[in-house]
Amino acid sequence: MVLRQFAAATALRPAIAAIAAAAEFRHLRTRGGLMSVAMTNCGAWGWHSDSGGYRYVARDPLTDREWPAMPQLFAELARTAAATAGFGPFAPDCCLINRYAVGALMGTHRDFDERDLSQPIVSVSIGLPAVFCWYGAARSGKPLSVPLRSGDVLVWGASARTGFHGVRRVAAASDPGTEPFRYNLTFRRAR
Ligand code: MD3
Ligand code: FE
Repeated sequence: MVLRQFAAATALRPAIAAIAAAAEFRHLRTRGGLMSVAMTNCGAWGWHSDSGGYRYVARDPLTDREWPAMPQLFAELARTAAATAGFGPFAPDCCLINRYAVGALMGTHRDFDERDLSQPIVSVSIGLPAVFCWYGAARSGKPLSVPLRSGDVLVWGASARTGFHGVRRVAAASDPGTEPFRYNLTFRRAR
């Protein structure tokens, strides 16, 4: 479900800055090489990938400290978005924060490392717009393109929970005064 302009994106920015001050954005390594998207996390669990594969970790491997706590504002946003989309109580224990500079993209993949795939995923777009690509059950074919703007929220669950998806290369803003990044908050119940 797409919830257009569900989030007050500007209000989320100070919390992102505070999280990044404690757990800096970094480009993780996957089997395909370094990701163009920079990532950090908050909450009890953080998504991490290195030469050993990808997994959820309770401590930031860069600092060996726990991930910053999930701000109340984040948890509340994820909870109300899931409820609005018709899901039961949603208490995410992981918020992966993706930062896309101009030119960054996320290749086609699926998310299925979480313990309970009946739990939805909530994603919140902030900053530069992007085009989300939805493939569904098969990686091939022509994807559905969904343009996402700052403040848009997506809720994924049921049969869509394990579908293939990606994000096209982020384009530069037409207005040079804006911050040159797109952020995406991805809320999950990892464990
Ligand atoms: C559909 N992030 O972090 S958010 C990811 O915009 C990821 O940064 C993208 O895909 C981004 O894994 C897309 C939307 C999203 C997130 C997880 C999903 C869509 C999903 C899981 C299953 C199906
Ligand atoms: Fe994903």
